[in-house]
Amino acid sequence: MHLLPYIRAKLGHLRINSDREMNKVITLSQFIAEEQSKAMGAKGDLSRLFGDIKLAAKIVNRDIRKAGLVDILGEHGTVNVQGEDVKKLDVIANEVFIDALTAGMDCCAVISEEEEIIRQVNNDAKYIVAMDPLDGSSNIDVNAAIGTIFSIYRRVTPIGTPAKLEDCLQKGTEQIAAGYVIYGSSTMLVYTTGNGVNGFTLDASIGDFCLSHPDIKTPERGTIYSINEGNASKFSPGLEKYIAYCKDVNKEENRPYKARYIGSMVGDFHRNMLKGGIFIYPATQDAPKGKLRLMYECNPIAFITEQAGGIATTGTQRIMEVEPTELHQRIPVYIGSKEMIGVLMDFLREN
Ligand code: AHM
Ligand code: MG
Repeated sequence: MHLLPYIRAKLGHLRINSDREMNKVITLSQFIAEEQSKAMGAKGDLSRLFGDIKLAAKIVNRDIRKAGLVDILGEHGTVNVQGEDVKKLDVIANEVFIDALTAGMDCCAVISEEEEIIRQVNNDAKYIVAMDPLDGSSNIDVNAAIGTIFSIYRRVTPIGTPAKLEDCLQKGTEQIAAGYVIYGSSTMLVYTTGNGVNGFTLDASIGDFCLSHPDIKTPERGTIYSINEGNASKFSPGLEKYIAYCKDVNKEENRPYKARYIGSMVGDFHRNMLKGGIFIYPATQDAPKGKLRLMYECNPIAFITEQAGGIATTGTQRIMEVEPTELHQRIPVYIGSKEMIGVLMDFLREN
């Protein structure tokens, strides 16, 4: 991949010595600092917040990589061979992120899948972090890709006071940054601040995330559909017909499409974003609001999708425009390549 022209354009004045060009890496910290230095009025606190998230991601990555070795797999509340309480990795990940955000001082409050209510952190900070510390946790025990998803908002109430619900329940359009870490065959951090999507791979030898996937754009049309088809009997008629369409043979349109579903949103989304595809977690008869959570699963992924050139909708509304009403609100999601979402919408409208 030829990164240098992109890096030169993106990082302007960061001079790259031609003799050393081949060895030059751009770390996540350098990239964010450079991006922020161009932002009007940036004081460096968002860069610091990213530093805290990056540190937590590295710790969680370390814990995941040795999971089978140190007996930290399994259900929260069970006891390991030494008679110690075993914590589930998603509980550990939550603590790691909150500790890093607390030490960093730039986060005033956290909304987390693991926390029932708002977790107050530092009244004097201006950022709210919404996160799913370890998404796809049913995959932990079987070594499939899992992830951390996060979203950053600026508080709306005065600094110096505890964060309130109105700080935490902002629409996705108010996100100032969003990203995810995927713990897969390698560990990557992918993020956006509304200026495109960039991916950084953790280089274990230097212990840092390095720019590996600059300016990610998702293909306008793809050939992958990702949905839990075990729920097919509960799909709406429109969705049922769309899935049948995905399986139809049509050589010109590259159908049948490929069915791919890990059951880990980050893993399924990451693959589809890079290759082109559609990810669906619909409303069903017994779960009319869907399964996935607006604040820390859907909004961040929707922001990244749009920045990569895709579409993220509930089927009736742009995800980022959904008015949040509760911290753990669920919504149906249809996310992916523009053309595929367009065809799906036709099926949903007609049926
Ligand atoms: P989790 O936050 O409890 O891990 O659940 C969210 C996960 C998503 O990562 C994934 O897309 C979905 O649940 C899979 O659900 P299902 O097993 O119903 O297909
Ligand atoms: Mg989750």
